[in-house]
Amino acid sequence: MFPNYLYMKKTINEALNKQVALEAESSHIYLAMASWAEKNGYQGVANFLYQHSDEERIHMLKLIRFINEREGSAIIPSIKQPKDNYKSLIEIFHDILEHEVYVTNEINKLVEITLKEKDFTTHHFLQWYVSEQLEEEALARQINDKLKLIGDDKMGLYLFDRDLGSMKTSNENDSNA
Ligand code: OFO
Repeated sequence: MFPNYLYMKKTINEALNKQVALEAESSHIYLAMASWAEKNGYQGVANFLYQHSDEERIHMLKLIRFINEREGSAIIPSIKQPKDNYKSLIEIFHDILEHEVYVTNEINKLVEITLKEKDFTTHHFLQWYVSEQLEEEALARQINDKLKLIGDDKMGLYLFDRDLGSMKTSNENDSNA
């Protein structure tokens, strides 16, 4: 029998599983957005969003593996169907920024729980998510600003789509996942 301290507390396990579900939902949301962009002729945006969807799935996997390694129990969530119709790229990137701000707040709540529970290993593990959110929010703000400048200009949107196709969704951070 292993000593007790190896086991993950129930509160932490439940909070992490909530985050697993949120990362899965994020991956799905980006997937729906990518598909919309592809159908509407924005191939560069679609590539960017497909890539982002994959990264969110990696974030989910990283949590699942951490929970199980710490003798917790990861729950694979069911995922609700995301919104699949958008009026414009502006709406998509506005929704992305809102969603990422929401995720950041959830990560912060999770960090707070680990401090309350004195689970410093999980606290340390979550720092990766804290910096990831910082980057994703900054990138989403940058893209929103660009779209505001472009407005309805067709050439501007064409160049935006082309540039986004070669843009990284976040830093090399994700390859460590
Ligand atoms: Fe999982 O990185 Fe944002 O949502």
